[in-house]
Amino acid sequence: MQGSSEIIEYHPEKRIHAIKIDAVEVRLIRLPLIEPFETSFGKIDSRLIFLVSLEADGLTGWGEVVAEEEPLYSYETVQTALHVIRDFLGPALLTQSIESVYDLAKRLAPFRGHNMAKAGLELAFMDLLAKVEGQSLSELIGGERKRVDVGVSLGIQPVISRLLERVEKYLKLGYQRIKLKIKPGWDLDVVDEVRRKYPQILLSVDANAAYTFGDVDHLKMLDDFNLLMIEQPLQYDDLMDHARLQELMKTRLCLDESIVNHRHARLALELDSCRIINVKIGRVGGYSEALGIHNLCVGRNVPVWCGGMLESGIGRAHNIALASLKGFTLPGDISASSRYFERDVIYPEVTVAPDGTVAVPDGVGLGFEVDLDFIKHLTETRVYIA
Ligand code: OSB
Ligand code: MG
Repeated sequence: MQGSSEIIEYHPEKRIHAIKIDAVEVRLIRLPLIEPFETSFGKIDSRLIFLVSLEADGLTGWGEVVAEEEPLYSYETVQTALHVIRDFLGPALLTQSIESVYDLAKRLAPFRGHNMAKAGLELAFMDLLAKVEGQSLSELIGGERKRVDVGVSLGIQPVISRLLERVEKYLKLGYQRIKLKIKPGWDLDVVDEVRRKYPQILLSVDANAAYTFGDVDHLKMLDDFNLLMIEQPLQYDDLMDHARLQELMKTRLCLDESIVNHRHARLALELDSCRIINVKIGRVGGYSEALGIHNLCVGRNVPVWCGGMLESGIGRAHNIALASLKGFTLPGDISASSRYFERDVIYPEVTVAPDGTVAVPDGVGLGFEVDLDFIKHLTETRVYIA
């Protein structure tokens, strides 16, 4: 046994290691994007990547907080997450040993909201736990797939011809599903052109909440394009209007922003607000909730897929592990490192095979080496809580 300070009886047939966290470390690093990424709420050309690590008995577990710099996709930002981790969440992990990810979630639950900040800590804890247990992350959570199916999310482009080039490029690389970002003024014509050129591909759209129920007649025209799904057409916190819209459309709606935890997932399915769920570990507050949403959806035969937040390799490694669960039956937004960055923070970098799959690593923990020298070299802000 490596790296744990005590053993406790947790479950009759399973001994788990209680982990005494020695320190929480945060590092902010900026990674330029290979090309700008534009959605209905704005355009970015670099990612301020928020890495968090937990230390226990000489082992280090790595996680990533997916919050962005501006509160557009979510109210959380890099700075709110830094504040909340430094002043509340980090110190709460140092008080007593942690027995499981559910124990950790319980410890953080009194602090409301801030799911992305909480998720970063859960991710780091799970990597640490996997290392203590000598398992891969996928094994630790009961993943069943050795390879996961992946697609690509293509941002809004200055002109349609550039989008068509991107679609062609990623199809050639093997990506199994193309997702187009849409907004009013960049929707029907664009989808029509792509669909006309590629009648057979798995094609979906993501509005990032750019419409309201008042646009129902316009949105209904998307039914003509045999889309795999329409992701988050309406407001970020809505479930009711999505249910009204779903009733009027034949294309399946998928919710992203509106599902912030397992309870909201239940409510959305009860209301028929969506027929597919995009699971992002960050948005829902970590593995504990993500696993719960996955199990709920498996029980109801609702497909789920793993969303992305332009993560570095560390967040992406967690996404790959999550997507190895059996309910993740649709291609995830898990692209190769080279789709985002010149150089990633892990090695080997994530690659997509010509059949549009990514291998689920079987090494211990993340299954990738963290490039600490590169991370240290890029660190703009470091916070150490011990
Ligand atoms: O809505 O899924 C989204 C990126 C940042 C914020 C929100 C979203 C996205 C993506 C990119 O679509 C997915 C990825 O490739 O990581
Ligand atoms: Mg989305």
